[in-house]
Amino acid sequence: SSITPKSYEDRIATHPSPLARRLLKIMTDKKTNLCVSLDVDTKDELLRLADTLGPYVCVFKTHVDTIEDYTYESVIVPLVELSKRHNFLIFEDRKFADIGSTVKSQYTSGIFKIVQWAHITNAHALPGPGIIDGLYSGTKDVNEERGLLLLAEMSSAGSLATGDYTDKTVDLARRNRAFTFGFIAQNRLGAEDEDFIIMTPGVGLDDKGDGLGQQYRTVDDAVSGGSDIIIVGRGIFAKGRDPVAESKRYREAGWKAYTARVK
Ligand code: 5BU
Repeated sequence: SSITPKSYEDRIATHPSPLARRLLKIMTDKKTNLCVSLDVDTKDELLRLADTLGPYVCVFKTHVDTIEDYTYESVIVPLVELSKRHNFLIFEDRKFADIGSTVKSQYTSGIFKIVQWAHITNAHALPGPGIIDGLYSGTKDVNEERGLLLLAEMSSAGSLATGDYTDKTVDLARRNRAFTFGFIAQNRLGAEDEDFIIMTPGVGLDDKGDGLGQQYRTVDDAVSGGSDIIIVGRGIFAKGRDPVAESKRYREAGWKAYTARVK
């Protein structure tokens, strides 16, 4: 698979997904391909990081089910407000993996109501096409752009999402390009003119792993390999790190690697 030499800006005009067009515009305007993963336990930490790091990111990724003091009113409402103030998108890393009917409920209902606020979410391809249809049907009554990423590859050691599974995941994504705009992956996937957006976790400049299977690659490795957006968590906010300084550092590294790729 080839590595796109097209700029984010050039891709805005032609991308089949409205959500992807909005995302590419934010990246172009803010000059950032950094997604920070806000993996913290409390609403105060989450909202403080979203406010202070907002200017440097195109997307914040959340695991909203790990917030101890979560309520929709106290977490989601202010997070959405911050997303407007700092012009970033919200990606709930929910990793849906059930039949269409069940994921539709998980996406739209319960205490999280993910479709109401998360511009982006993701799903495993394991259940087959029904998972995409189920999630897409959940977006019907929402007036804003929504997008889905399929998990085509994972960063963790020994991941089973390789080879034929990854290829079949790419095939599934072709089913609904207005909604399924790309992949969580470690490599560029799909044909050049299909223009899938590749978001890549497992990026870290100072660590090799976390002792629980996570594996880190450098920003240059990820972006030169075809990643459009780097996802960084603990590299930015682990104990002893200065999240603002680290966000600036990863943003600069990401933009430099991207500029080199499209030259
Ligand atoms: P880290 O602190 O940069 O290791 O956090 C990585 C985040 O990305 C974390 O929220 C994971 O759940 C997420 N992730 C990942 O690390 N690897 C993957 O393949 C996928 C998600 Br999919």
